[in-house]
Amino acid sequence: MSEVTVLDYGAGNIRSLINALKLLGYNVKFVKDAKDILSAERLIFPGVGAFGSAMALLESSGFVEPLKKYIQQDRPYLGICLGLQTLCDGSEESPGTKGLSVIPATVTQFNKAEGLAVPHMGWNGLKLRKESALFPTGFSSEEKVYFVHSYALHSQSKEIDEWVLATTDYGEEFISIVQKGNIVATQFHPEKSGEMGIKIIKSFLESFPMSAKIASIPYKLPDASKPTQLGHRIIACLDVRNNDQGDLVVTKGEQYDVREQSITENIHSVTQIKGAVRNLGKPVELARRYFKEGADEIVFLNITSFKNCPLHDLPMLEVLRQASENIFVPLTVGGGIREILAPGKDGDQSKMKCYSAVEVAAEYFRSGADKVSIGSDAVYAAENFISCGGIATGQTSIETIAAAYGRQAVVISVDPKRVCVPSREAVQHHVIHSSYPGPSGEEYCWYQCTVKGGRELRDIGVYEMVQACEALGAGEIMLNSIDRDGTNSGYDLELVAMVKEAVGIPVIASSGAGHVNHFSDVFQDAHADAALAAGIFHRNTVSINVVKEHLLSEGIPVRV
Ligand code: 1PR
Repeated sequence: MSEVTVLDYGAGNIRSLINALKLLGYNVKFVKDAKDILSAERLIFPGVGAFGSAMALLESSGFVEPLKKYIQQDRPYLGICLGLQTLCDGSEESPGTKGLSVIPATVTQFNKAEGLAVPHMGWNGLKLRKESALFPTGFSSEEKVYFVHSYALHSQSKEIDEWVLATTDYGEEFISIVQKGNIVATQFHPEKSGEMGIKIIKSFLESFPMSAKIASIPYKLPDASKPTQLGHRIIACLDVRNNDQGDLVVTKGEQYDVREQSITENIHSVTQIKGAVRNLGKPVELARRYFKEGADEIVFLNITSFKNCPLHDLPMLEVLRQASENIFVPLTVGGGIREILAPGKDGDQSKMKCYSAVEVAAEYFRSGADKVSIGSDAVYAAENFISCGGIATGQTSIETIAAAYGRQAVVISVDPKRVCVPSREAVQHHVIHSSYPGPSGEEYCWYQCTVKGGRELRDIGVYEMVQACEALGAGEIMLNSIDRDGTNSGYDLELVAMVKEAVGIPVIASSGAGHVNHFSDVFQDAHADAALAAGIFHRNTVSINVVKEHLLSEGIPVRV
């Protein structure tokens, strides 16, 4: 079995990469010391997190000089994301930190001027600028790969241009692949880019070090003047919990109530009887189906807390491990991302241990999650941030996880309830004028945050909460609606538009999708960056492919 060496410095999910390499028939060797770098036949460096912390970890492990030497010798190197950026002299992300200085350039931040959501998150195209063994048959304008980053390498000089293999457009043009000889690095994540990503990794493994013959296959390069487009993401969401028999099932609620209901009536009364937890299938099976149908991302939400369960045995960890074996799109996990008390590794219930939010998140990242979503804990963090006059403590789950894994790994799951009011002055919170009057004809409304799966209302509005979370370091907002959840009546467009106006990070609209038009509406009218749905897919009302065909027919770019 051929071998490939992976430089893992423990800053994120590399399980998908390892699974991809295994799928391609390679044995993975991890770098333990500098010798492993110098003796590698092919080296992959999947960087995640922040530029400064990545370089600090490389320095403290004594990897900087061996890496430079390996690269100078033109031996096969594949850098991914930060594995591209660290090749440069430095980055605006971490001023003063020196990179590997292989490429004479500084990585710069995206220009947020044009109202672009940053991080640049999702599926975008590539414009190949030259032929490469990495793309033996080229790259068509319909194909897309998965990006997630706030900083990028831009063309700055002739010396950099020699490195450019492909560029991508997001407001401005940036360099998405560099290659010189056997040194290759991608700003996107091939291990998260579905079948196309697997093909790219395969080409690197099979064609590098390059022979002259492979390196010079001619094909037609795309029209570089036509900008690539970021696709609007379609995300499938699986709410997971134990049913009454103790099996882990995907369930789906209506306004967050996940139990079957029946109503009995007699002349004296109407009685509502709560039945079993709705069972819509097995988490891993459903997730695989959605990957095959073209889901751009998959979210797993742990909607019951598994009390007294040792951290390492949380049922969702095994779901992630299995899902990441053959699902090569980003996976998000939510529910219970906070400081927890749980039995230690031996499971002894009498010895409870306190695990920080970062430790909990780390367990999920190691098991295959790319992002974690924080619900209740984000509301508490926002409340504290606002009550302290906008001063961050550095201690919240949002801050600690973003510092360790990068802001792109922190999603905020918001569970709002719409509250109708007669005027803008009626409450202290951000109020909007609504086209849907309340029960007493109220023309205004605000959106109230809730915690504990919608069971407890808090005195904070969604507008203020998402702004506080962005300031604390969140990378994305997953915007549910308790009123619309499971109703098939369409997304709450006023809510989505309000949150898009409040923040500059991407916003995922969630709750209420029941028809293909609801997806086009939320992109065209409320400018969501992604649309998440559950029931419509679980019940096979419409498949993800059909949603995407509809969006394309409306001129909305998506990955097909
Ligand atoms: O507070 O950090 O432990 O996180 C709890 C997480 O669990 C939150 O993300 C919260 O939204 C979620 N959650 C808790 N209880 C429920 C429930 O349903 N009883 N699910 C729940 C929330 C909403 C979406 C759903 C969309 C789309 N479910 O996940 O998938 O509304 O549904 P639709 O397309 O069928 O309308 P913490």
